[in-house]
Amino acid sequence: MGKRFDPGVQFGVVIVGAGPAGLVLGNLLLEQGIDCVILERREREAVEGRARAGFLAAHSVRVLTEHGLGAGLAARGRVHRTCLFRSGRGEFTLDYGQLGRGEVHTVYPQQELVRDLLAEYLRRGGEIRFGTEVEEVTEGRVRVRGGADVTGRYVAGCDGHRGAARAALAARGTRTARWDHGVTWLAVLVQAPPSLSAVGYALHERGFAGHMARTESVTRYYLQCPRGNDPADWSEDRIWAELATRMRTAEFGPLKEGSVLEKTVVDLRSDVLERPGTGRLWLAGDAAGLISPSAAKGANLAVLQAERLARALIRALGRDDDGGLTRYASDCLPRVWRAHEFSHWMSNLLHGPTAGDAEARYGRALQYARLDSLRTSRTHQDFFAENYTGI
Ligand code: RFL
Repeated sequence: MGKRFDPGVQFGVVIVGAGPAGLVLGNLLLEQGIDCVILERREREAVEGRARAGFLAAHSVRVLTEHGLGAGLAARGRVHRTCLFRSGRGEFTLDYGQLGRGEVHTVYPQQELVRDLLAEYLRRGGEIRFGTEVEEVTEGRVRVRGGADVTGRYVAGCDGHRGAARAALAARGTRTARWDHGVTWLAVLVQAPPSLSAVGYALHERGFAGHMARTESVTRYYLQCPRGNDPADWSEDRIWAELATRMRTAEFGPLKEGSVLEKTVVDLRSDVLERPGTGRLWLAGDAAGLISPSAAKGANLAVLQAERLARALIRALGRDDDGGLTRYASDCLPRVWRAHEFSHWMSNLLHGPTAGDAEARYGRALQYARLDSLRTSRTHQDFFAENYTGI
């Protein structure tokens, strides 16, 4: 059972942030009897309602299932094993479930996963404080806006890429490797069934368009747009017209339209902290590194890191041995960089130049050469499948 939230009480682990990383970590710590508290800036409704990711890699599903967190996704998640590419040169489907290691994705909206994780965390007796903003993080102590400090043997920063934990590490000299992909997406959630049985990637001179299933009645679409665009500039009519053009519906058939539930603009940026922690402060998920959504890796890296960090913290608190924490960085970073490399490759594949000069023509020809290689080379397809589903 969690300790009561009284000033002066020292927790085993103070977790900042109730996203996928913080909630997986909290559940795994409770499973081993480690007392912890989660401090979350937002209210419960906002945390449970935030639609973001949807594609869970096989590794994430295994981790969640092994730790008793997979009932919801087993019941309501949908297996996806194909993706489809459209361009001016036609369309092809990759059955990645038959390629590489034969792994598949489970499509399960992030907000449903967060709801499941939170319900299980509370069922296990976990302590959580919503509406509690952490202003400053130091080793073993966090300062809460308008409240008393909270202390723990360890602090786990799972507060996303703009959180206080990352700022604390940066202030201590931890360096960041950073990349701006120079691309912006309008991310749209619509009340309509998926139009394709697969993930759809459309390459077009006007910019990339993407189609991703979420549930039987909700679909996510992406439209590459100029940086600095305001979502308000994109009316429903404009969104559907642009999707129809880029997804070449005149050639391949109409999309199932519906009302727009949500539209946000996402600048595709990536970064990695060169060391995700030190001493009594350790980071997981977007706090430790942000990955552009082009290959749907973010939530999967969050689950991977939370699981590795949980193991290390259980060892540190249970056996007084912090060797696992030292290895946490060297254990995770190579996998994190593999995911970034693939995500960067996907970004180059999906986003060609939109101008019409000689350099643009060269860039577009490279984009088509890449796509052609993926369409025709079994070796390339196996490599794609391994990286697309792996983590
Ligand atoms: P989160 O989910 O951002 O959670 C951090 C939590 O910390 C809280 N917080 C604080 N609490 C207290 N004090 C503070 N000072 C705090 N500062 C922040 C926040 O309120 C929040 O609740 O981070 P986490 O747990 O690391 O999880 C990361 C994932 O959410 C993220 O990587 C994915 O959503 C990325 N992503 C995708 N990943 C996938 O694996 N597959 C996908 O299909 C996929 N699609 C996406 C995505 C991200 C997107 N956006 C919006 C960038 C699609 C989109 C559009």
